[in-house]
Amino acid sequence: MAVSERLGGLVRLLCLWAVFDAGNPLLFPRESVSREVKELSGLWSFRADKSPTRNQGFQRAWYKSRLIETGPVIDMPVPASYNDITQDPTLRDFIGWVWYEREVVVPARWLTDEGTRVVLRVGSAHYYSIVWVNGVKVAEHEGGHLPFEAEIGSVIREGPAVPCRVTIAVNNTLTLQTLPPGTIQYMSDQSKYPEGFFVQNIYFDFFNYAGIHRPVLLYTTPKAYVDDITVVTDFSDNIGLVKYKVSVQGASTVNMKVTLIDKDGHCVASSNESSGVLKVVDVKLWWPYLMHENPGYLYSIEVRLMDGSTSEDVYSLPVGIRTVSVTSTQFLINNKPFYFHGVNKHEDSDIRGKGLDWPLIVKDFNLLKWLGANSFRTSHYPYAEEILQMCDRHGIVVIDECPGVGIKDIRSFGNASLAHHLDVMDELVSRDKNHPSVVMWSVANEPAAEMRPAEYYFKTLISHTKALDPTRPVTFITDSNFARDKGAPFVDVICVNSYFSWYHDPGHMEVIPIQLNTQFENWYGKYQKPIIQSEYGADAVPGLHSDPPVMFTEEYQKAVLQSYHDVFDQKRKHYVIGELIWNFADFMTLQGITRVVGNKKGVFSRQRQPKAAAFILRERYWRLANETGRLPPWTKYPCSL
Ligand code: BDP
Repeated sequence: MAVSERLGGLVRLLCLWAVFDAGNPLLFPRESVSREVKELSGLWSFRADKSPTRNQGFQRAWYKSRLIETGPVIDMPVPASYNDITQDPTLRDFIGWVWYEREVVVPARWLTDEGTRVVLRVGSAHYYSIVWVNGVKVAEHEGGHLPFEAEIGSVIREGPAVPCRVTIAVNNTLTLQTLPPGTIQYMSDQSKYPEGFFVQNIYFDFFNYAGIHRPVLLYTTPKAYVDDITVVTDFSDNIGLVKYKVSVQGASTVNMKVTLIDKDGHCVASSNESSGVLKVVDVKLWWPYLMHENPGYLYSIEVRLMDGSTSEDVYSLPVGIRTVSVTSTQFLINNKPFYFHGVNKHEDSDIRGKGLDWPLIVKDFNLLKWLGANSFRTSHYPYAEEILQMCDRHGIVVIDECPGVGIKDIRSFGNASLAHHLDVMDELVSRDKNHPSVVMWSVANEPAAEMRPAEYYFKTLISHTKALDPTRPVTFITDSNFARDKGAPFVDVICVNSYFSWYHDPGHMEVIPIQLNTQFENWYGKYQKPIIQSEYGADAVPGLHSDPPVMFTEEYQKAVLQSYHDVFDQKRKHYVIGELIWNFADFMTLQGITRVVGNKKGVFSRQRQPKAAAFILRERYWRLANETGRLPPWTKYPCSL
């Protein structure tokens, strides 16, 4: 390898020094010799505040005593959405504050050892949350889908109640300034509506599930602790480069040992500095699923802090070494063209709603692999970190989307909305920056980008995101209406959704080749940027059949997909770099005249059974994968996984 090439990689990395500094760092809680984790999953006490103003809980200070002492409570599982747990339709459609409470026995050692930090962490709650411990407010957080935490050591040591009481109030109301936005509409005509009647209007197509959706836990660290780690990777020939930066809290000077360890447990590089570049000889790169015989290879970087006393902190972070770049016609991973053949998903299932559920997660990954999908987009919000960790390990490539969905009202383009959107991007990038599977940020889905303030809004949002993370491309998802291209000048990759022969010209599949061709030529012609078909599809009610095909049957869904695929096959020779089906599985929506118990555009049912379209897609995706010619024979379709 030429010396200049090696230096090239190093210089590229050193130029990234100032990145990733925004956002409140929240390392995923991991056990280590210095850190303990106590999960609070299971049954919590629960009450929805059904008072007319939804404010009784605050007026009567429900957080000050046990919830059962201020009124009736029911059992509520955490994590889970609360909407589908009971038989009560008013709870399913509830808008306002709900109250959760759980008592926890904290190990005595955590209380007596002043050198231990105790942190309470909520993986996500929808959407506005306030947290009390033993009646003392410890945290307040705006927005769902992202974690927040509070150090509670001083509170639990102050009056060591046994057990200690955690109360979380969560409000799912959406306003013009929240993400996603929504409006509350009161109907005061009492000849038509009951007294106090109001509805939550939303501008997105999934059920507004609410509650505590991801695990709540307590974890400990020593007083001096690893607060954040940022890793950026590159390689040159067979040398991998891992640029890292560790931030430490709780001590002004510490000794540090940073070690990079391979999958077999061997140390491959180390350093005593809090930042630097680790070099890995004979590097094993992180490759996507179906692009390499050994996808998802992960090293781990272990940071060990010694502050001079006996206590030390140890934190290990998985690291995949890979690069991402974009040309005017290609998406490159490790300098090789990558074609996205994947899906859009939702965090959605029967009973649990958006609650994290391991059986569902593992089933979905098995289905993705069966399908031959190499990627997905986290439509329309950040998914659980546990899911991204699976993607890292299995080599599933991710387009990571923030909850900027349904920005349709001009008042949602104001300064307050933009400021919140920027904060959410800070939190998202800070949470997900170290995942090798995450290759692109998506800042919004189908906003009304034809509106005048949209240009400033998206220019600011996209440039902010690029400044946060110069190592990944940024996109925003547009619908096929070419007038909505105001964000396009600023993005790296154009992502277009279209539903020809469905929302337009319903029943006329013969328009697909013409309209899809026009769509691609327009966007590429004007912007000369690579294009992903980020959504396409048709509803199919499982088991509904008709030949010749008609809308809502499995045959129609199948035929729509095939017509799109013909055009993709022409355009992927030039500038189309991916296709993501809408949707992986059927999912729940608001009730409405276009939805028969939810959106049925899944190629799997909501219970994860394949429709006819799944087999079409499976054949195609394995064929596309085999075209790379890099798969060993045993992984070729058809195969048993
Ligand atoms: C797209 C939206 C997606 C919807 C889909 C549909 O991005 O959220 O679910 O339409 O209508 O435009 O099925």
